[in-house]
Amino acid sequence: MKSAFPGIKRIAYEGPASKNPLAFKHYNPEEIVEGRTMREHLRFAVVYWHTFRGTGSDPFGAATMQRPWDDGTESLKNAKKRVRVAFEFIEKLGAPYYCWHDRDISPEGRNLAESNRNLDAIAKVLKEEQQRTGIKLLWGTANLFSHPRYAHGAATSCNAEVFAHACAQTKKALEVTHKLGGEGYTFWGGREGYQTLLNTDMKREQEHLAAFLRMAVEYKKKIGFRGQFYIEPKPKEPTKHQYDSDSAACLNFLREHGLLPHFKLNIETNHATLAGHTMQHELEVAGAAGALGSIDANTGDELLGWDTDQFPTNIYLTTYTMLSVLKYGGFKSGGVNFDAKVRRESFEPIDLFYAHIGGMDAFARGLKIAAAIRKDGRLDAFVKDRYASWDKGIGAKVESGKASFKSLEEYALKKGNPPKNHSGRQEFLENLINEFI
Ligand code: XUL
Ligand code: CO
Repeated sequence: MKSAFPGIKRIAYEGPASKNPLAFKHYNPEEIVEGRTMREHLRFAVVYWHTFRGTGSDPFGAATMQRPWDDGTESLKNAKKRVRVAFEFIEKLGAPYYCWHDRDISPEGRNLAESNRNLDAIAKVLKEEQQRTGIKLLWGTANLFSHPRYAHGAATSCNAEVFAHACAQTKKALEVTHKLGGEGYTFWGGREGYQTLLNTDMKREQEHLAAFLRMAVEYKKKIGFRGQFYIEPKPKEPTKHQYDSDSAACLNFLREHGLLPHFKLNIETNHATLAGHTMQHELEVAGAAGALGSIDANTGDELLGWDTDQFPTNIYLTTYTMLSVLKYGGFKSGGVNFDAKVRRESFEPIDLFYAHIGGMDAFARGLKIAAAIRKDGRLDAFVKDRYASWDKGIGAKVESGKASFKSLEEYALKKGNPPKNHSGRQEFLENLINEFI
């Protein structure tokens, strides 16, 4: 097959002084940061859906993307060709991982059996390409939101027949993920929520969602799939409200249903901001619960209120993200997955390279800056010092469970004067961060 990206060679690290737009200025895969290579820290993944299936169409206009290798049909032949193109791209970019939904990689058939056969046929080609290139599957997932059958949801559908179909589709996607050596599997509840409460039995729907996830955990064990399960929070879009609305809601749901030991979270920036949070907030909520698994790296636009899935280029964003990731011990099974799409106006194939190179460099800078802030130690020392009253005396007593309202009343009465506080020094700390950016 002839090259889909002729004239583009493997993207190399050329350092910050390079003016070559097809080179990394900061992502040097072999460079050691905090004892690990950048490649090991960042574990970059390319998404199949936006990058190889995105057409650039929007509610106001038709497709714009120039993808000369793609004949635009849903044939198996086209799907197979696309796999070769995808691996040429990922290999040239030098990303070690990729991610897919079952229906991005292979066409939906006339019935489930045919869809499954299509998926097997494509999995065979994916496996060949994985072996040829050494590129690995970070996670797989089932698309339980595009087909009209999922209009009322999948695991939370009012229709038990649809629930059964969703379970069957997920079973197959899990098997294929396992066969391809996937390091994880993601559950994003695109339509697991409601448009109106007038027609919704929320309690019942949430119980069905738990039953679905319980069966997935059971089946994972049965087939010996050791990959990590992730829930990806998102508050809305396409539905008005999705049950996995943010990290805290997901953790609460998982705890309530005894599922927490089996899941971690896959946190996406644009989903965090749609929920009214920062990415850092979502990472900290997940991290504090020991459930920070992976990230879908992208960004929204401050002036647009929807999931624009832009490539991340903001160094503050990547710095704060990597500060949290490093704080919680770095990625184990997860990675930095670019769930991001080029703009409709960036329609040439080469734009896919510019977009990913920019995202990878932004994360490499975020990693290096975060590591420098940690090495400097002033930020950590400030936070530690801010809580110093808990390390001894009355604070230590409370933390060790040796205090009661009564003993604290005695203590406060004896002290008499109002407690003395110290400045939070937000501006001082913001200036400190800027020393490193
Ligand atoms: C949608 C989204 C999904 C998930 C996988 O907003 O982020 O693509 O990442 O289903
Ligand atoms: Co995502």
